[in-house]
Amino acid sequence: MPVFDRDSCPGYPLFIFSLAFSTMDIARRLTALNFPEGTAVVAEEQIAGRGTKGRTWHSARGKGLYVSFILRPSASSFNLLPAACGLTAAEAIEELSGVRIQLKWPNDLVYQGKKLGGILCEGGSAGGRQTRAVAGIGINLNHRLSDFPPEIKNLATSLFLLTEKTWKPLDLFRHLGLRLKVWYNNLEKGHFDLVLASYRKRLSFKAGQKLLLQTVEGQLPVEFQDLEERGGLKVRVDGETRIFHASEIIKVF
Ligand code: BT5
Repeated sequence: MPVFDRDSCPGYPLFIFSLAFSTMDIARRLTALNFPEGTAVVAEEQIAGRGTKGRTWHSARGKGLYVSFILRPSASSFNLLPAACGLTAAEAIEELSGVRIQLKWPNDLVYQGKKLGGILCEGGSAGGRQTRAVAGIGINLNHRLSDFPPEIKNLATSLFLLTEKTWKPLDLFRHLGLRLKVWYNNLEKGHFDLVLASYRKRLSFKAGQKLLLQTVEGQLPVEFQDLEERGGLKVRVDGETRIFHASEIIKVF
């Protein structure tokens, strides 16, 4: 069932905070208060913006778009929500600025290997066929190199660094809402193959390419094969095909 019809779009109602610890926490509270699917929380600055695994998301005032959306995907589409959000963000950035962004599995938005943004999906089953999810998207817009903390200066980039123009967070937000409507409806209509095929086309590495993975077993050199139907990474390791979900690419060779 498509959730967002002709008259509705993710991004309404919209809460804008001048300062927040993390938009994820505010959105989670609004979820508990039964705010509708599509509700969005934007902060101009986050004190405790977060990434996956308890990491920090650097969220300086006015430098980026920091947004969380309340969603209630069906349990079967929850696994592909980060992929759908990655496509959403990549297409919104391209529509706004013309810059083509690639996706680095599982949740990075990259340009020539440097990180422009990230996706954080939290939530899980609420006991039935639906899940309660919060989809967080952080995108660097106006950072000069000197605005990044030293530990990410060599890893990160911003739309300003790529275009030499400054960008308004809410302009990108509008594009995000429109693209999220498309990709979220695709998920909820069960068009998983379309989501995977589009994600595959945007990947920052190709089949046959060697990767170094950080897994629960430690670091593993692997050869990328494909994306698996639930969004996992299908690779060859020591002549064997394996699928990884909770791991991370440390290096693309
Ligand atoms: C992510 O995690 O990339 C998910 C980031 C999600 C941020 C959004 S902002 C709105 C919403 N509210 C939140 O509190 N969070 C979400 P991960 O893949 O774990 O990447 C985190 C790592 O990226 C850090 O350990 C740094 O190395 C690097 N990093 C931190 N801030 C960055 C930035 N602004 N640009 C590029 N890299 C950054």
